[in-house]
Amino acid sequence: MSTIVALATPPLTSALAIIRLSGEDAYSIAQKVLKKDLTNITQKTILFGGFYSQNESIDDVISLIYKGPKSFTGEDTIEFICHGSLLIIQQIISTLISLGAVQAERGEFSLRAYLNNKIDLLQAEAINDIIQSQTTLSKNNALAILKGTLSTKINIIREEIRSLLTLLETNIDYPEYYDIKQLTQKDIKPIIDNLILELTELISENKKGILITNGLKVVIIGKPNVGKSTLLNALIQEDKAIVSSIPGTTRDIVEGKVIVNGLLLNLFDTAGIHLTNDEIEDIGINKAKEILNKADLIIYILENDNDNELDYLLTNREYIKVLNKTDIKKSQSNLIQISALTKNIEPLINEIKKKFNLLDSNNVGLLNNTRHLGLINKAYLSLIEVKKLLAETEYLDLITQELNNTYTYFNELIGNINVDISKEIFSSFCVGK
Ligand SMILES: Nc1nc2c(ncn2[C@@H]2O[C@H](COP(=O)(O)OP(=O)(O)OP(=O)(O)O)[C@@H](O)[C@H]2O)c(=O)[nH]1
Ligand SMILES: [Mg+2]
Repeated sequence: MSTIVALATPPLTSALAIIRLSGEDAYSIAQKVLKKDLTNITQKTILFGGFYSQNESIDDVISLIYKGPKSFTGEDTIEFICHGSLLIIQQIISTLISLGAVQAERGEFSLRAYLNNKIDLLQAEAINDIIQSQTTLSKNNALAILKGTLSTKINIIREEIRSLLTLLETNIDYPEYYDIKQLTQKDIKPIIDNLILELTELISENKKGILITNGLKVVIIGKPNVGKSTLLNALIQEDKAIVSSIPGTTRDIVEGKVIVNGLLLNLFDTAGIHLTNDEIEDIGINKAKEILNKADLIIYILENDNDNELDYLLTNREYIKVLNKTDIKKSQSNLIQISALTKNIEPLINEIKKKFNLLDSNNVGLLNNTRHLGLINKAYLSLIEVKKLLAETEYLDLITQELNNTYTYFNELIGNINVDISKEIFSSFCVGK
């Protein structure tokens, strides 16, 4: 495999920059540029000295030397810490390339770590999540996955499936073998039921994990002029959306972000929903209804206590009804009451915290993306099929066949997938990671 090189820090002028080199020629290339003999270095070592392109000194660098397999990628790896000048970075990288290294693709260091069994796919994905995370909750979740919490959990279930498969296969192969327990439906059913239960828990946990990682999609709706845009501005503490006393001010969707209780809220302010002859306003209203379909939470701002015209949009949805402008109108109702104008929005924030309390210490190491969810769902459906077959047939081989599918989905979760799919997953990573 080629020896790869990439800048691991942003391509910006900065105090320091890190350039990574990994692969079978990493040592021999580094020896030339550092003008040092590295052959005897078998432990992690830090060296300080010049980096040379032929005889020209490019910079003084710190070199971190990792002898494979005790490195992130599992290969011989050198990390050069140089001064963060764009010129120096470019000179160092082009020198390494002239000596045989090739520019790494996105995520290629992680891909190699995965291919060399240093980490499984769940852990590799977690590295990207750590880098991308915007909240402490999502970072802590990803860190726990990187440490292997999730892999252990998945492997336990995978092992349960595998041992049941082994039992079934032995029964098929040696039906009368004297010391092998003859399996009956009664033996298998509780095991399958338990697996189904475990997968149901994984699915609900995944939903939480996705919320923690991607944040919550929160859509603010209401009739025109109720204060939706004022609320958005108050939540993000910025004057982003246009506010005016003229109904129908907002047409396009206005977005904002805020973190509440460690959870990222992706906020969407929408056009006031009502019947209108204004063509452009109507397009805005349709956009509002469209984004509403994808909302994790709807904040419905009411005009008054009895405002229920938009209730039809809330069926089967997670929502909070809020009465705004309580600085000028009094209400005896037990609705959540706020004043977006005077920034008295605490009651709404508290209600969001109550509804989505994910600060629990158990909420770390949760499955957290749609790839995971897709595979767990497939595994779940396949187990339901196993259960059905179990009730309908005595033929163990049919059951075994289906259970094999369940097992395959679990393998894919951890990383038993073909190279093209893994390349696709790693292509969303940063260069140098
Ligand atoms: N007194 C008072 N006025 C408010 C409050 N919130 C908003 N307003 C006023 O109500 C008017 C409408 O506010 P917007 O935030 O533009 O209302 P909107 O729901 O976004 O309106 P559209 O975009 O037209 O649908 C503005 O004059 C705001 O200053 C509040 O809490 N109290
Ligand atoms: Mg508005």
